[in-house]
Amino acid sequence: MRLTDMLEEREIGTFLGIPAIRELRLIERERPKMVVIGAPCATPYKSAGAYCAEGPAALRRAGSALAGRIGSVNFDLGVPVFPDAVTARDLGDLPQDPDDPAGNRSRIFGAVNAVLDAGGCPILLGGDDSVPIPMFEAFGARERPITILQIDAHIDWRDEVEGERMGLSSTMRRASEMKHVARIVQVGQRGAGTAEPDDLAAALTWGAVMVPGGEVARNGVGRALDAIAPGSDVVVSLDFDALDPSVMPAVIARNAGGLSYWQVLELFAGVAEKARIAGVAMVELMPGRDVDGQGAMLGAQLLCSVMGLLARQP
Ligand SMILES: [Mn+2]
Repeated sequence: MRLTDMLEEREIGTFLGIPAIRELRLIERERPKMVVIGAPCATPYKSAGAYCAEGPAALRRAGSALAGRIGSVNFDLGVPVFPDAVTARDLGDLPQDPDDPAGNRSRIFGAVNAVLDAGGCPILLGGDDSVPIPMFEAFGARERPITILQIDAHIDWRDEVEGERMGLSSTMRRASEMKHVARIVQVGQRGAGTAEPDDLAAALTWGAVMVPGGEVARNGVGRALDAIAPGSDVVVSLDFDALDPSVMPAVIARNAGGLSYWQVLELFAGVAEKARIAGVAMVELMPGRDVDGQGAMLGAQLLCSVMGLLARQP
């Protein structure tokens, strides 16, 4: 069955009440400035499964509480989210199947590719942190190199885990192997995840710039933004576990010492100001770990603000 046919079969509730776009071919015709794409999973580990599959639905549900205020002043931005007409569309969730990782990756690639072909900015909602890999790949067909700004408690430079090379712990290692990825800036590392000393060494040898969570707490996000080249195309890949668990409990592993809401938003705003946000991924929201919907609500507020930044990009 073709992706467009599968999408047509689904009832799509949209983020923030923005118009739905149900077929990939309509993206080329409508040429929206940004398109929300839900990806419940891509390449889950056998041991963990698709544990963030409910993430996109939770973000949309939280966003629906903000839909009535779409014309109000959003004080994160100082202005309403959209300058005049709504320039965003929501494609709904891709029909992902935990038992078909290659198909999942190809559907993400196809959707992102369609948005890029139409000159728009893809906003990919995960799903676990394996979903950005095919998104990064889709940028390879363009002429412009990209910078990846990864905001995450973890560096994700494992070569493989459980024999799987396309999983959530290998996202940045796979990105580093893509010819069009010119620069990698990683912000928010802390605590002990699965990274081994060799993984960090490989990242530093490649030239990835690491700005740990402790440095952000002491000195803010300045060094991370300094590492972004003016005028470059930047794909911002946010793992929600970069945020402190006191504000973002809806993650599989809560590590103390994370970024604040403002520090994450400052990263997005700083990129939009000096460069260009070419793509966004927001992953690893795990509603089953949330506390009273607090994490999903933060995600929805952040996504609103990011959409406001995107709406004002040239
Ligand atoms: Mn992480």
